[in-house]
Amino acid sequence: MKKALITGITGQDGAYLTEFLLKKGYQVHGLKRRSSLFNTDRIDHLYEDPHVENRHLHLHYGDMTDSTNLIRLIKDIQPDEIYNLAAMSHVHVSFETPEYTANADGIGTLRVLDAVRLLGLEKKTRIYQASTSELYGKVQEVPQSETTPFYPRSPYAVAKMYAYWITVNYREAYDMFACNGILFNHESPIRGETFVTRKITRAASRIALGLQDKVYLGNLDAQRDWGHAKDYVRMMWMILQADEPEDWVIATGKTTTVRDFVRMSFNEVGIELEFKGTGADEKGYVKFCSNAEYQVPVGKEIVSVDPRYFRPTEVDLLIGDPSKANSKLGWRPEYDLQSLVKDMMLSDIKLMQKEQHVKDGGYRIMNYFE
Ligand code: NDP
Ligand code: GDR
Repeated sequence: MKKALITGITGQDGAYLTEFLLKKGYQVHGLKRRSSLFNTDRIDHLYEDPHVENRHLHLHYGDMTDSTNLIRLIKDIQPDEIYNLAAMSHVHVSFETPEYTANADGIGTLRVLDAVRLLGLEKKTRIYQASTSELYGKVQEVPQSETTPFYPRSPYAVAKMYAYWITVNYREAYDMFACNGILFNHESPIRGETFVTRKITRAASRIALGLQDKVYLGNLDAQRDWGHAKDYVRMMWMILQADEPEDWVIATGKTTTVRDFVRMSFNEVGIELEFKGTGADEKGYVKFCSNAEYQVPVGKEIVSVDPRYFRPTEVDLLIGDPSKANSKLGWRPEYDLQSLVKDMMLSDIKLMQKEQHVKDGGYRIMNYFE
């Protein structure tokens, strides 16, 4: 039985990857942080009682900022594959916490690579590094491929740039099977609530159900190449099964503005939007509401721009060229943007209907995810 260690197992990708690897028959070990509340919601359905023998899923406390912890875990587990997904992954937040982001996302990657080397596991353990399209930052060329130069535009992207190159360096210096997946944005019903897609699908569901009046967003002109996380974790595994260690772009090859993602999400609940104004003064109004179930009046302002969500430096346009992954590994995404939006909206409507019952029961609901 192959053993995998996943850092960041409690995150969006960690949860889908765990499910994927368990189905493949792996024994999965996950690094989770200690927190004052339970933080394993996304993997609770995969949880196995620690008293059961021959379990397939094992969770260990740890942190990317703690080398001795990482060395001890890797020594004990002796993994065949490590998926280094743990990171402070929010671009906007990284401007507030740049030093921590550099430590966890940049040096954290070095800690994993060096633990493998120190333990003499270079020939046994294959390593996947969660690299990102944020490396491309300021547009140099489109579409962006494995050969496009990097120009990071946030502390997050700069930290990930260090992680990218230290992975390449350890591969070349110590002959390790260490690879970067340069993944473009990927989303899902379990996407973190403060990333723009989930913020929008949650808000569209809540507005339709009368739980929220409007949603405040930042830059509606930003363009992203959005795929489904389920398709992308499959590719992480494929990267480590390849004959040679290489770096790979994973993307859909299509790009969409945040504004159009908003339109598509509201369309799923029968609400057509009209945008007026530009920049910080832009607003979205209900033009038409075709679903009698949802009583959102025509003309109501339900989207506003709030400059607090603008970033000090923005990444305007991302569109990836996945042709290397398509041709060499045969990877093709199963979801397109329309089916991704549908999947997220169906899930959030169900979730918000539960919230509505709570509200109808006389309880107060807070929306912490503005
Ligand atoms: P999430 O933010 O959903 O998950 C991040 C995970 O990292 C969580 O499990 C989190 O733990 C953990 N983590 C954060 N800091 C530490 C730390 N110091 N020590 C240990 N664990 C830590 O991210 P995603 O699942 O979306 O992304 C996975 C990886 O892929 C990240 O590295 C991200 O930067 C990268 N990436 C993501 C893309 C995307 O579109 N989703 C695109 C390209 C790259 P906790 O639950 O306790 O917070
Ligand atoms: P991103 O994702 O920065 O691309 O990083 P995010 O969803 O946060 O932003 C995408 C774009 O939307 C614009 N935007 C807003 N963003 C947020 N979060 N909230 C808003 O209200 C809002 N309004 C507009 C942003 O300015 C941006 O242009 C994600 C993360 O998963 C990274 O970890 C990963 O590396 C990259 O994707 C690829």
